[in-house]
Amino acid sequence: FDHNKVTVIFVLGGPGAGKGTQCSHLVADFGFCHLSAGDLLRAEQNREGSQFGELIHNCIKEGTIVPMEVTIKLLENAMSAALKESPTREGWGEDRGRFLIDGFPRKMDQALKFDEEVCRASLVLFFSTTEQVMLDRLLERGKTSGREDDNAESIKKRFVTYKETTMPVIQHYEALGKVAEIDSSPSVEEVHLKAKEVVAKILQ
Ligand code: UP5
Ligand code: MG
Repeated sequence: FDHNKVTVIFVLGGPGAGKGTQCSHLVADFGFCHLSAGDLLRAEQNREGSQFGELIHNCIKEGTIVPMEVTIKLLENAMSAALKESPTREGWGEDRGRFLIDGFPRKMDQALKFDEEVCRASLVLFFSTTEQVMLDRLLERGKTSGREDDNAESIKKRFVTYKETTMPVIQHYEALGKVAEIDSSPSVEEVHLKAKEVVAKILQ
């Protein structure tokens, strides 16, 4: 697809920081296409005949990063599909497809490859809060989510990967002046108001 026709915002933050929750609100505000890398991977894991099912299953349970080729391909396919149906999308940006890419890139190699081969993001929304807040949210969600990584053991591993592997990605974009950090400890509504303000500026 034509890279000049898309606006991409990366949405990052630790496990349970509220990325998915805030993305849903921003979709309602601005008509983004919301693509969660984790959701795309879970769908691929469950797709009959997928050659990556086992690999994805193990990575998600261990909180490690699935090899970038798999995730980037899934994202590219989802973006192309969304652009194809764009004329009929409700609230979709005037003449540019708007994408919120949630939970990606979370490793330097993915970031560089996506920037190089797919497109550059205009902004990185970084939702930050404490590990305690994230842990409480994930354990609460784990009671009903059915996610195989919402248990104390997997969460601990996800935190390690986040600190060691994803923080350097955020620092990389910070050095490029692209990061808007938002404290996601307050209520959903409060965080949403801040995020909305930041995104509105970018879309002007
Ligand atoms: N909640 C949210 N905001 C709240 C608030 N302000 N106040 C009170 N409660 C709030 O929120 C989590 C929970 O908290 C929910 O119950 C919510 O109601 C509540 P959510 O919005 O779901 O948080 P989110 O940040 O999206 O948490 P998620 O668990 O999805 O984050 P992860 O980054 O851990 O998960 P993701 O799905 O992105 O990735 C899963 C795994 O996939 C990774 O660990 C990795 O193994 C793999 N992966 C890759 O390999 N490569 C990738 O590129 C991406 C993923
Ligand atoms: Mg999520």
